Amino acid sequence: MGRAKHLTVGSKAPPMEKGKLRLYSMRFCPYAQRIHLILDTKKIPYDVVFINLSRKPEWLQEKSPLGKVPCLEFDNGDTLYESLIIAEYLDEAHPEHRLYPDDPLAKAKDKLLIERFNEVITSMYKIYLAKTVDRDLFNEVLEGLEIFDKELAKRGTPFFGGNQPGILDLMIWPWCERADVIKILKGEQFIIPRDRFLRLLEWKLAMKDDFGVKGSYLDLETHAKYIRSHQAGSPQYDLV
Ligand SMILES: N[C@@H](CCC(=O)N[C@@H](CS)C(=O)NCC(=O)O)C(=O)O
Repeated sequence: MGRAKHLTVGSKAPPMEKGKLRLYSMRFCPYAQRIHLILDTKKIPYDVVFINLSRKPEWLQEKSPLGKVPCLEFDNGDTLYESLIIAEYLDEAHPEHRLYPDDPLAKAKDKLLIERFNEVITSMYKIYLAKTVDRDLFNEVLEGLEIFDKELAKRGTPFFGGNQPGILDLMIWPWCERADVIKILKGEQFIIPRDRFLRLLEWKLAMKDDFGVKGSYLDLETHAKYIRSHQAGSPQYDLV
């Protein structure tokens, strides 16, 4: 994924390399990680420019009108933003190793589940930001995750995508990688119960081992350090 520093106010946008894609990212942004996962899984060459999101370079807005990462840039100056739009574009433009199902109904169902995962994301953020954790909020996360544990059982395959990670695996992975941070930040009582999430926990082990996932993977302690710095009001983007 690279170890360059996050660019900030007053920096210049590095020149683009002919024929190469560029991803504007932030090392701890789960939405940007979605795109690293796709590019790494498909082995598409790209360079990464990390952005300090507290003190954004002036030129970011031109490339990413909402001022957010991820943003994908082409060597002709075109850009795309919004993780799910970029994901679908990359899968269509680089059809070798397809990530979305070919069958329209299966594709629509994966998209529905990606949409439903937003509920898990919202509850997780509320927990990270809360001073004290409300047990009901933790239960909300568990109920959200249960939908995915049951879906794995229904599909009867190690990954949502079958025998290898597909689009649903990759789009929900960044938050699953971070899920256990809750117990580091808030205490051991917030452990995801093994017996209730057997399939999802096995899936997590298989995902951690996957080539495309390894490129952007960070351990829980590193995630926890970043989240603490964010909570304290000065995010340490250059921790890694
Ligand atoms: N809906 C966007 C969300 C992206 C997003 O929220 N990125 C955050 C970092 S994790 C960001 O760039 N925040 C900067 C800001 O909102 O000013 C996507 O799916 O790409």
